[in-house]
Amino acid sequence: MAKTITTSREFDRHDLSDDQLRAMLRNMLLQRQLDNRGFQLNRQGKIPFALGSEGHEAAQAGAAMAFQRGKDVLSPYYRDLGLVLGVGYTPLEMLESMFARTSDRSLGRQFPNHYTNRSIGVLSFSSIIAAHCTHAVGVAYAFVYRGETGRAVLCSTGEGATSEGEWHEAVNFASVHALPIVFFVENNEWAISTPQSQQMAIRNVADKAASYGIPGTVCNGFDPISTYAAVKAALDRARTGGGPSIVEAKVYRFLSHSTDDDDRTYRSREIIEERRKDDPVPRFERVLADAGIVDEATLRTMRAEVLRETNEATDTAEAAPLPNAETLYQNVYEGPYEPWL
Ligand SMILES: Cc1ncc(C[n+]2csc(CCOP(=O)(O)OP(=O)(O)O)c2C)c(N)n1
Repeated sequence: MAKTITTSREFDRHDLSDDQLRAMLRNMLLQRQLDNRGFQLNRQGKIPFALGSEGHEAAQAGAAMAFQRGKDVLSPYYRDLGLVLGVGYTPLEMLESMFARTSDRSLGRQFPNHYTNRSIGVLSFSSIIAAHCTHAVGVAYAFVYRGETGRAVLCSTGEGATSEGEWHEAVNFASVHALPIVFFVENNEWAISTPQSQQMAIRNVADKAASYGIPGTVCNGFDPISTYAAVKAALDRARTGGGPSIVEAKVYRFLSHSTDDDDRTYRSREIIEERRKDDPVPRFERVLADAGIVDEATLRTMRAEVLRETNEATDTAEAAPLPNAETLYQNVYEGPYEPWL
């Protein structure tokens, strides 16, 4: 059975400094602000599509804090705004992608929320659920093949993705070859309109680890510190030759799957309101305030800065030029083959 990491009622900071704790909170606030901006811009008719990650903030801020910049590689999925922000992706990059401008890393070609940035170790991915998991395993295999120790891959998905054959192939291959990779599963209980109960007959995705002879851990994804502790232990193990593992963060998706989804057709408003009582953002604000790590003035400044940063990124991205129609095939069917810019 999967090991469970819970957070005691009193504040346990693990080895995190005050600055790191504040950075996690800032990441969570920024993620929520940007999330909302995406939905606003879509409803204003300015961008075609946005995805919401509300409810995933704590899990992603915690996991990102365990990532070693310059060494590890992140293989994220589309709901990982906070995870990519936490490893160095910028709000401007996010907005440029949403607006599909020429300044975007994929030159406005990629679907929004399909993050990529080679310089910070964020692997590009497609919309095919779990397809990136085998790519992530390939990176982990390359680390071993080249004898590069002290590096690991963090590969994330939702729980629905763990029903895909490609996820199982990836975990199996990683297990057989004892690869340095952590499969991070953000279990928000829904895969668009399909509940977890229709995906699997078990409660914990992490229990799937037993079939591959690797460890599986469950953590409270509404608590960034609990998630940090679980992901850090798994990444440390991977970086030191201990092989792969699965970490499952229990979260909840507060918004619809995307701006194209109307979740009123499959779940009630009352359930969401009930789950919002555990909202990880105000929860972590309270934890840090009670511990004296932030005060009301710091929180006000943080929220104002995050809003300013989001507004500036929105204005800059919106003002950037759209790609010319003549460049439609550039880097798609013609030009130099540069798969991971
Ligand atoms: C192979 C494949 N099947 C179906 C889809 C359509 N699809 C896009 S997102 C999604 C839900 C995935 O759910 P989950 O893995 O739990 O992640 P979540 O979106 O809940 O974070 C589905 C079915 C797809 N993109 N690729």
